[in-house]
Amino acid sequence: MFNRQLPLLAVALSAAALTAAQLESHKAGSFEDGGDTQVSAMMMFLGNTEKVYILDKSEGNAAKFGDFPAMGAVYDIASRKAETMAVSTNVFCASGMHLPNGSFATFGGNGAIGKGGNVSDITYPGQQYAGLYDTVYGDYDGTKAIRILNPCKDGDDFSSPNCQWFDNASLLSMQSQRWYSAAEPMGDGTVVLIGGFTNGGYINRNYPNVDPATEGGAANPTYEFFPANGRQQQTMQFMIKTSGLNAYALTYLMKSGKMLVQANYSTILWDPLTNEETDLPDMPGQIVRVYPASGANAMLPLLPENNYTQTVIFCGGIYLPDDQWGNYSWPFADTWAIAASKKCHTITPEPEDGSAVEYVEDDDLPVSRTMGQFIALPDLTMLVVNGGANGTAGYSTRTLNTLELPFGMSLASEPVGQPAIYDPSKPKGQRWSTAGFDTSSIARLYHSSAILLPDASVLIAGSNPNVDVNLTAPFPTTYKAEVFYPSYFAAATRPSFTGAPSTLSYGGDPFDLKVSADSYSGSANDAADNTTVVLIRPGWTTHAMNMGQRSMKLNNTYTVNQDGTITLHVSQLPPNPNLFQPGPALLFVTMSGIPSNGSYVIVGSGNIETQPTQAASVLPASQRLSGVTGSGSSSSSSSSGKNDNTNGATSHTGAIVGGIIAAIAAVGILGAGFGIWMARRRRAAAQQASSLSYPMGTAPGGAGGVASSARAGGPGGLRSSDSSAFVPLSQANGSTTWGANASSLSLNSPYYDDPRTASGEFDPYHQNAPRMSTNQARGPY
Ligand SMILES: [Cu+2]
Repeated sequence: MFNRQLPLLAVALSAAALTAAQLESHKAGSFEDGGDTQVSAMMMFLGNTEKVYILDKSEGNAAKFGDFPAMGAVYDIASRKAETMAVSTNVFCASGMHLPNGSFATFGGNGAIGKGGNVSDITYPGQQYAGLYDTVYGDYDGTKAIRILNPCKDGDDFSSPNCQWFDNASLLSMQSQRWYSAAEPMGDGTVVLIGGFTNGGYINRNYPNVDPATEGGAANPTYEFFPANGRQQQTMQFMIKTSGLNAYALTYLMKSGKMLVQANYSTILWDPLTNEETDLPDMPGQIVRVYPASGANAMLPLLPENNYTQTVIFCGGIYLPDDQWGNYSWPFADTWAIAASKKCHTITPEPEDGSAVEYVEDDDLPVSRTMGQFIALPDLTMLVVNGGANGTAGYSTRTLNTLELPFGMSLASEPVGQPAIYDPSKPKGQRWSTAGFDTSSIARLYHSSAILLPDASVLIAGSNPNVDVNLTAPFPTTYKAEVFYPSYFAAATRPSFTGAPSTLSYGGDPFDLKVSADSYSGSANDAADNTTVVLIRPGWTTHAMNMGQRSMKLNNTYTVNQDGTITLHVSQLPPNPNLFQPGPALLFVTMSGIPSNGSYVIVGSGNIETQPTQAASVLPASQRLSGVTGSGSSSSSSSSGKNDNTNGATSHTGAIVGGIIAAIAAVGILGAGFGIWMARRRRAAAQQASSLSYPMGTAPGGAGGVASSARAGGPGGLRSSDSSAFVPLSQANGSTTWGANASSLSLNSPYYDDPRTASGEFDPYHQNAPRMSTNQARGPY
């Protein structure tokens, strides 16, 4: 027993050392060099407390995996170094989401493309614009792909298939092609995938818009489920109503199980189980927030004090008259010269008091912003980073009237390098601040991304408004990451705690966390009164969105102990999984606005299933104790934290002690979590009636059917990847027998998920579910 624990302790100590080192003197409000991401970070997600996974479109990245430009990388948070990973299908502008067990899935993408964004050199038989595989870039058609990854850590074998992407559309794919689809989980962990292009373009319509449902086959007005469990995709009327500006629709699951869906300037509440739509008010001023207007949007922190009322905020984006939005090819306006919106609006789709639903104008952004994105912070504020003051997302070779664009292919200009913080707890008129925030010199425009890290800093990366790698464009393909340090990094002491659970439930018995005495200074009673427990899901980031991002304050009471420690009695989540869907999250203790490191936790059962719920947690009364004080360094920031930034202050050694404790606690917890996860996998495997094993392969997914178009000015330069190229298309070919023509490729394209289990569903958690690339050359791992 003792011997078995030694290795874990060793790991814990080394991890602690790294964490402590990183906590040294980060200047609040500053950006630090985050290293090189190897692939441009169009998409990112936090896999666990050590690794961020990064995905890019197929393009000419210098970094390779095997013989081909890499599309994927795993980024080590502590060392700020990334290593390439195998991804075989073109993950260009996919959607993505966590799964309840902590895995992540990405959905769809583009067809195979080659150099310059042109259609791949191998296309589907008889379909010259439907990219199947490119022999130079090595990417397969990703339009129907479902890719799944189990995040791994340093103690794991990264060369194992279990640490690699599962990316094999012959085994698992969507029912139809989706590029720029929405992805939103339901309360049971099922992911709903909505809409998208079949091939792409600037916006999802021809003009004039005579076929708003399908645009001749270029638009996908349907939704489907993953896992499908036999359910076939259905048409969603809202996708037709919002035709054109409906890609990457903005989706938020509400407590009733319905979803807020916002696209174009329309809004509905939608029941994904019955496909019923209820109209909600239009966006005021017809400001567009969905791609490519790309306004920042997020659900505000869920708070017990207002019974977890779900309010969604939209900021920025842009208004253009309908005819200026253009079509698949390009905008009909010179967007880079048009100011984005400064406006913010909130909506509470299911008000507690049953009052009428309406958009409410909130404080203006400090500056106009397209492609800003909200990051939920553990002090319950919302940070906005990235984007530009003018224009839109997307890229193009030209617009209707301008043949030579001033900023390369970028349709946005004037990068906004200064973050801004929104504090929903402040009175109207005082909610936005940029005080103390540095301005980054790196443009973060189209195809940039940002995500919260476990130490409560923010990783910012990407930007690439270019059809292929372009290092000399005014806004070049960007590989350099930055880490932004919010105001609370001015604190001399950051809280640390032990006792974090590896799982949380919906209702049920509360749990205790013990906050160390060196987490705070001054009166323990006061510190305890100003302590909150905050759960954050950082989400899956792309295109100025963090899909699935949520933050929730958990109820707590406390007991002040004689030794200065504070025991927090913390509620489980409220007994409604629709408020915070099952899956991975970070648990923070925030004292007077200063957060601890986040501890990794799985919310819910870990399975895609109706989540068990119990009665809401009942907390014991708080126990105060006079005369007890904390032993932490006195804070260099004001006790109210949050926006009261102390410009230029740095954290001190007090944080290091806290960091070590937190890291040891976190490693112990993660070790336990991993054990549980492995046990689950073994149990799941044991439950398989037939332990199937599947052939490894890298077959492409989708039936083709696509289009692309002649590049402006000439028929020669066909490309499927950029917005300046579109021709209405041939219909999808649903054949499942492609194999004959490309002997080196294991080709087939199932139209539906193959049944994999006794219940008829492919089971990505099955221990024999194949992962990527055991038959390919390996990267440094
Ligand atoms: Cu994109």
